[in-house]
Amino acid sequence: MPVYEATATAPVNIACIKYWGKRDTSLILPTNSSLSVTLDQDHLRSTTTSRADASFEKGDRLWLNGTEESIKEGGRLAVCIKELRGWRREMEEKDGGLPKLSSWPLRIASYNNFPTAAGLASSASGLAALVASLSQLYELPQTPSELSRIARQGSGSACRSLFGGFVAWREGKLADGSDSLAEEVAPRDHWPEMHALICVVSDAKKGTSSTSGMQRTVETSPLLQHRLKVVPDRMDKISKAILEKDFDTFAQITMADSNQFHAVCLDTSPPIFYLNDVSRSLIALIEELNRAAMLTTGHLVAAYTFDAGPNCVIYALEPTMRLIISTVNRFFPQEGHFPDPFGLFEGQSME
Ligand code: 2P0
Repeated sequence: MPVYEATATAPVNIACIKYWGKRDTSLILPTNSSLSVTLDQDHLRSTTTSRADASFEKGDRLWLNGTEESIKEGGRLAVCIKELRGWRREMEEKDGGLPKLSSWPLRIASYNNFPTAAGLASSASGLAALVASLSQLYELPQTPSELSRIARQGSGSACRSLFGGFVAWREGKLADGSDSLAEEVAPRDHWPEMHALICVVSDAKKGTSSTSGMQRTVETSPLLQHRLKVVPDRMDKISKAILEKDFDTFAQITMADSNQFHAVCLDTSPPIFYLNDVSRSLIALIEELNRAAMLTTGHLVAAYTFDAGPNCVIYALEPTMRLIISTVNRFFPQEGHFPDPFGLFEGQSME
């Protein structure tokens, strides 16, 4: 008997223009477009294996990092599975020779190789890997953009993790969400000098989930209405900056958008605090490095951005990243393991 099983992986993406707010909470339609960089490191990924088998007991089941999670009827996971199964069923109806995978129960196992729910976008890579693995299992012909419409309904930011490189999630205008999808702005190899440093300030689970936090923002923040007016221009300008490899504009917009996103969180009632004192010290450090760099070279050297948690992602061009890593390490000494991709600290004690 053939085994019908597929494994797919999807990486984390980090937004430069943040998604924060839904205009439709069940279809997951955003109040603004967003733009992210998909990280291509092996240590920030979700890997999902899906198997369909006629002999499985009735009902789909899913394990996350080895623990079974319920697939709530009508919930986000169930919606993604239902849509993809529906596409498979259409194929089976057209071609009677295909095995009837759509009517067989599924067993799905997903692993993250980084802390879940620590503000490191685990839902994005997790849902993207799930959609990619089911689409492989069902041998679906849909394009990544078409699949992104399904991933979006699992978790908004997941739609962006179906692409590598620089990715835009267009908010769309249609009420059914058919034009709210992700598309590539530029592939990874367009700007290989762009590097990201992840500073894990805390890997504890965050206090306010993105889903509930952003809804509270939509309901209570007057500042969000201003933000929605400025994001379209930022989307245009940062896309152009990426295409032209203009790091100064990329960095200015990335930092401004992170700061505005956190201002909108603070403008929410009751307010949402994602940054902590270490996050703010990292902002001050990068601002100071940039100020000095502007005086000496007329260019910026780094851009910080923070998601729904205190962890900092710093974008910089290689070889400037060497300076950033050594500076961060000097001001925030690490205990034990510290990533040293450039061999800057070889022979030095990390303790
Ligand atoms: C982003 N975040 O663009 C923004 C920045 C957090 C801050 O997308 O409710 O987990 O599942 O659609 O995708 C987090 O939101 O929320 C997020 P749901 P999601 O990356």
